[in-house]
Amino acid sequence: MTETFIHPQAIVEKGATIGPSTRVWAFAHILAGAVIGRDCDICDHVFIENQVKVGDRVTIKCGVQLWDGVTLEDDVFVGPNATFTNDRFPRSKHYLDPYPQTVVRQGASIGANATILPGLTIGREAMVGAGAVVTRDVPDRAIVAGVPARIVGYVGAHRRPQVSLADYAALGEGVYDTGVRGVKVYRQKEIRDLRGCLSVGEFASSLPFLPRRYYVIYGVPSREVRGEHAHKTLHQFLVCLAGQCALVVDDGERREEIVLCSPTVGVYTPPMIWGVQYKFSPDAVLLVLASDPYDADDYIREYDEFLVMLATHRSALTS
Ligand code: T46
Repeated sequence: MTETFIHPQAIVEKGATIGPSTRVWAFAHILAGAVIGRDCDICDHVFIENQVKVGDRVTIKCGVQLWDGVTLEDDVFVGPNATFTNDRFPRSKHYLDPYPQTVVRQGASIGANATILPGLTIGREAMVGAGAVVTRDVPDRAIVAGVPARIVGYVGAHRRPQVSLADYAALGEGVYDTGVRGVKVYRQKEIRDLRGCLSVGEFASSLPFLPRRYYVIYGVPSREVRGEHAHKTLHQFLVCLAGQCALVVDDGERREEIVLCSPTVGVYTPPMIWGVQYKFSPDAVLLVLASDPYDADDYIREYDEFLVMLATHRSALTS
């Protein structure tokens, strides 16, 4: 079907742009300046103001209002009664010019009854839980929930069940592949006796590179997320010496979450792996061994740029 469907009980003001195959259902009201793409579903009782852009294949469920300054990119889902806002300090008869821009990036979903504060960006393919109150930008592919919303996971980052402390002990000393390119889990040698425990790794023979730097991350409030970047050339080895934290490692195609909770276990990350560290316990101490001195230019901080660089890297390898 390529025709636009406007239910006879909907109001679409003259001048509004509605793409082909889009369906506007009963009691929806769309103002003149709104631009809506193709193959969208605008369900009952949706209200869309003038300075609103909606991409293609977007679903907006019943009872949602899109105020001036809201942009929904392609393939976004907005659940019933989700609430957008465009003024942090609203007063009757006071109008902002311009309104803060709220952007929901391609493929993201907003759960029923969630509230999005003004001027935020909800990242590509992110997932906002039902009833969450989003007060900060949401990174690409992050799953957020709660009030205020916190990151509780990453879309597609399947947790490796065998990486709990107990299971590592069961696996025994050795190097284990993950599903993510080049990322390996090292279960190091451990010596236990009446005086306590000692764990050891020897560079070159049992660790994958010779470190030229170390740094330690600790005192991280559990709601905080660190990393969110890749390195162009740096090799790293991460060991959680106390407490626990979770790593998300991502090679652009596959993503895994690894829980680090033992000083006997380290994770090796080669260059060009997107990394996130989060879910820190209050007592977590994360030691990182790095192959090179600190270089701010070695960081790739945008996931889109990371994917482009990976594609270039791959085509250079195959040509
Ligand atoms: C990584 C994850 C696991 C330095 O001056 N020297 C250093 O060696 C490092 C690592 C950081 N810094 C400065 C740079 C920033 O101003 O410390 C500040 C915080 O660093 P950043 O925001 O990069 O911290 P994280 O936790 O996001 O990332 C760090 C490492 O930078 C990164 O390489 O893979 O830990």
